[in-house]
Amino acid sequence: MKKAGVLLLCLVCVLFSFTGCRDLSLDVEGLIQAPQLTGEQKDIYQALQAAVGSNITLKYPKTGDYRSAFVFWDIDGDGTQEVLVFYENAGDTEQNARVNVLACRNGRWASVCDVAGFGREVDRVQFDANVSGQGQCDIVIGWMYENTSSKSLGVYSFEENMLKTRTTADYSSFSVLDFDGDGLNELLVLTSDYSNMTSNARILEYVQQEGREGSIIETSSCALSTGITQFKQMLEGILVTGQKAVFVDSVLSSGLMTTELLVLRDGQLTNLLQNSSGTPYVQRTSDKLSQDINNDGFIEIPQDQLFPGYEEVSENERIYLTRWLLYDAEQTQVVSNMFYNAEEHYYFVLPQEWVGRVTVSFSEENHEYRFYEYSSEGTSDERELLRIRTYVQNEYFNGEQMSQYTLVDNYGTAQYYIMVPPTSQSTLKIELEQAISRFAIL
Ligand SMILES: [Ca+2]
Ligand SMILES: [Ca+2]
Ligand SMILES: [Ca+2]
Repeated sequence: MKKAGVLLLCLVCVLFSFTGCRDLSLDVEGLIQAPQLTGEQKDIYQALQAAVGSNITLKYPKTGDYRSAFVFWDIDGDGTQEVLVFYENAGDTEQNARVNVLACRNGRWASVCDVAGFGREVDRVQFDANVSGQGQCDIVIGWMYENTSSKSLGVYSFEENMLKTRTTADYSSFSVLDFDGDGLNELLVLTSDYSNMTSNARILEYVQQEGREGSIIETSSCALSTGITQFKQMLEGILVTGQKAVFVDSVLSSGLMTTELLVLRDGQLTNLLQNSSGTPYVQRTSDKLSQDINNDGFIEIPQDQLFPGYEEVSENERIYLTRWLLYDAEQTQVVSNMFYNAEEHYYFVLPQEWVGRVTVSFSEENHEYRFYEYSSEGTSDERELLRIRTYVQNEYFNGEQMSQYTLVDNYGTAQYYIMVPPTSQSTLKIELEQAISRFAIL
């Protein structure tokens, strides 16, 4: 066993050797069903069994920050943690999974409440959602069924020893954020109707109601592009104007990816990147996700552009330049042009004057990309501008051949070499130092 593993095991042993009630946020997945439980873990599991019986199967959230069947959180804000346990009654294929809340009172763990979920699996748990603003932290639990795309979330608050359901909603993907900046969070919920390929985004928020308790309701919605089959990422950011925005990256039925940009405009949820026909504004082939590619605090959206000369070749032989788009003043502008190699974990920022005038070829034999000033007559040594070669560990290294190359970086077992051909006659030629400064690891 590696040292780190031994240390971790020791740490686990030390933590579990205490008894009584403590704050504990250790992930116990895989440990809780072990026959030799000690201390607090055993107490909690026994308290659960005392409440719901021993014929149970634990359930583990599949996504999000909390992946254990036992999730610790101070859900009533009294300074000590409660634990949420997800489980199903074993052998009962009809019933949904359940969540049990256990609290430690007077040194003993005991079940406080038990609630049925909206699916047989747990997709995700989010605490501190602060949607209702009623002094409760609000918990959002996403429930799902195995092998289906339909998911349902519940927003819960813990009141008088009960998990009270504040609202429920079907979803494909959701995010919790303060979209309108009023101090209370909203839920931004994305749903897809796969039968007719339509998708939409909805805002669910807490609305005060005169004379009675407020409720969480839909206050705004907008359509997303047609043909979305999967949501890959919801990323919160700000526009150049300072306005809050959510970047939604998704996969289309064509296999292409798109990005949509959601903002609130006069209180109305608005999709800034959708053509009037419903077709996506941005489309790209690869699985690059929206991100702040130049670390300026604003998120950019990737879009593909073919390198010159690849127009007539088949899709799997094409090589694309990646343009990173920034949304500003009602339109997108290109902030960076890259040769973005996700597979090999690096990118190279193209000089502006290269765009449209430089193409790249891949040499499979050397695992090398070669950049040339483009000519319809093909590539030639006089017009070559740059080589980027990736070596992986245990690969034969030809020292003689590599004498003109410079090692610029490494990632895992890969080493990256750059060469600027000294004999290049191109007016687009750059110096080695400049080439190195444009290279970066992903
Ligand atoms: Ca508590
Ligand atoms: Ca808000
Ligand atoms: Ca940026």
